[in-house]
Amino acid sequence: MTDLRSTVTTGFAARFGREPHGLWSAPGRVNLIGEHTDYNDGYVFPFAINRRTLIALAPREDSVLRVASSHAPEAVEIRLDELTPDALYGWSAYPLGVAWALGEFGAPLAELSGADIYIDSDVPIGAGLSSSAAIECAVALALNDVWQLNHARRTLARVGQLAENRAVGAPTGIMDQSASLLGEADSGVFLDCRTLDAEVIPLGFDAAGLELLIIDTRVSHSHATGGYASRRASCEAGAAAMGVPALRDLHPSDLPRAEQILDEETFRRVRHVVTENQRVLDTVRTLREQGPRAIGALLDASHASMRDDFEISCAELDLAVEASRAAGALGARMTGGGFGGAAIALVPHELVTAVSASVLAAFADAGHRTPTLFTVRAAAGATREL
Ligand code: GAF
Repeated sequence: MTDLRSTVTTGFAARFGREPHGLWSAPGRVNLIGEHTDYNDGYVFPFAINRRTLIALAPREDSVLRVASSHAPEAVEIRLDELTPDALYGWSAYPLGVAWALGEFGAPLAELSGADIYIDSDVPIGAGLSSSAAIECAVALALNDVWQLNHARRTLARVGQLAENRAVGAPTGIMDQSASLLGEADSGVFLDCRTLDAEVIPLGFDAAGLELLIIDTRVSHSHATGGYASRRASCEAGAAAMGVPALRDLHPSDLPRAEQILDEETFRRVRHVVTENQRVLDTVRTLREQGPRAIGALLDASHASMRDDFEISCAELDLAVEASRAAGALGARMTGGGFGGAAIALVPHELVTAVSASVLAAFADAGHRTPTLFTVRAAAGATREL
């Protein structure tokens, strides 16, 4: 963190020729369980991770917003009164989209002063660990402070989601921004995506001698195109055919009726969401009653459901899960939106090296690109750093 604080400060000074007035940060996230349930008004159980995006910011006298990053040092600039989703493109749509979205939530953009913003991050991009939500939440928190908007964190999560939906064009739910803003060290965020009630629940991985291993397959994915939107559309069609506002309103006991009413593919999509919601509730209960060593089977079942019913896995993710399980992981699943990105494996501390070696060997045998493996810890949510 100290390193990122200094690189973001240096990067800001090099780009804008002055010192920043403050630093803010927001973490990426891992979803422990509850996939594609958020936009179905269901339950999720993600946690914020110890990989963060930092932003350095200084207000300006005029109404111009300028953003630059360590990946794209040329600044992109726009006047606040020109912000519309259509005017935004590329990576800058994430930070500038947040400024636009704050306007949609009542910020008087035409009357506010602009800012220079520089972004640096150690959240891996494209790994399914929500590098995009980390940018959105850091920018939302910073502008909320400097523009004195006094929004609650739940509202800032909706601001980030709106930016992603409209400025970036990805029809995503509320999970990632909620995890990034509400996370706490060593804890998961159990979120009801209908009410946005959130409960922070200790994970107890350390005390149980467990590590959470990330296996980044390096298979790239995008939620602004294709599969994510089509899964969401299937869920909405399934809910409408079943006569409920959202799939959250179906219980596992409704599945026999769903099988009679729905076509075969829509039924499997619905079955994933309905059983996944139940698995989130079961995971939270199991964690509380028996501790984290007992949740492995639920992680495995979640992966099988995504592979077979929701069909969002891929050969590399399946192999990551199978190889880590065979080498001693207590449970494993793909995490995030799917079609690439990362798998997670819950691994006893003393087996991390062996599991990692087995996964690497299995990928080499299969002729897949070498995955990137590292462990993460549950960390604090977005904050002002300086
Ligand atoms: C992506 C989305 F951004 C989330 O809202 C969620 O739907 C997730 O995929 C799947 O659970 O991360």
